[in-house]
Amino acid sequence: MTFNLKTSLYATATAVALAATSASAADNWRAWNVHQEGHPNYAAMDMFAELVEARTGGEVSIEVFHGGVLGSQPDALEQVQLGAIDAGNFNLGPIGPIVKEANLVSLPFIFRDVPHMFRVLDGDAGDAISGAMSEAGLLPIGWFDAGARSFYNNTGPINSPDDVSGMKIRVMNNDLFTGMVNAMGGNGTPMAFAEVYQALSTGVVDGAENNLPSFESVGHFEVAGYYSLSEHLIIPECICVNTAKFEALSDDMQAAVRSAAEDASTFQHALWAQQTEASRTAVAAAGVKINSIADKGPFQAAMAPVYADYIAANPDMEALIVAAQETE
Ligand code: GTR
Repeated sequence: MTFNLKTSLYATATAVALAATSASAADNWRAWNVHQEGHPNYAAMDMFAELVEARTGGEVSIEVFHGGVLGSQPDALEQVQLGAIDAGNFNLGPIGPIVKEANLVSLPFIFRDVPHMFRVLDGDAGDAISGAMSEAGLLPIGWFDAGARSFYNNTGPINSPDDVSGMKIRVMNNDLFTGMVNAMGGNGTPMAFAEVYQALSTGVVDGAENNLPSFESVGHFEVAGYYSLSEHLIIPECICVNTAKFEALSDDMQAAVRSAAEDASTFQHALWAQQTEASRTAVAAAGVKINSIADKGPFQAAMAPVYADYIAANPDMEALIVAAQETE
């Protein structure tokens, strides 16, 4: 009897201790997102957080800080590498300066379309990029669609590289993008996303470039009346997690977090397709002239020095570039 009582007391104490351990071991992650409500990635990141909480039984919970309130994208990437922010929805463009392999997807015109980009990500190039990102502390666990980026400005349609010549164009933080605009005779100007609206409206820059949902959601269409479909960059985005944080989880918890990221990504792809059409209609209705470019050949030809410089600096990437271009 005494023995049984002791045993049961011991069992109770152990259960309390275990509960305490698992409560204190619960991981509360902070996630960065630059977008505002209404943008597909806002809803997809909220879904990711909900699924993670549900599928890990609350062992991992995520608070998503939207609208870039935790800082600019380059700063937030550094914070994730350091573990001060745990996760986020990042564009691979600003990851290029940190992880040179990631720049493969930021080469202008490397992909024919979004499905081609995803097929390349599924192959050796994708493995090289994911592996290098993971080593840099930015583990990608889901891929978002970010469509194609095109130029916009106020002075008239852009139909050839000559139309970009002389223009100051805001680009994301990456020398490849500065080089891309400079190769057309323009002046590529890196700037935080949050500053672009004012820079366009005050004439600090003549133009910028982005996909249709972002062009609409942050109001750039109000201060740039021409959107020319150059579609020069098709860059994926990730749900990225601090590698050490992720690897500290048990196998079951890792599987739960990965499955949440995969399902949130599938949801994002569907929302993206809808929102791209909705944004096209909305900006056209607001008076933006959407300009189709009959011949993109001269833009592509102008990118030869951008490729040459990248390959000279990263000779080991050449085979993957060729493989990406040759991917059906
Ligand atoms: C958006 C992208 C953001 C950010 C932004 C920019 O399309 O989703 O992550 O990179 O473009 O131009 O800075």
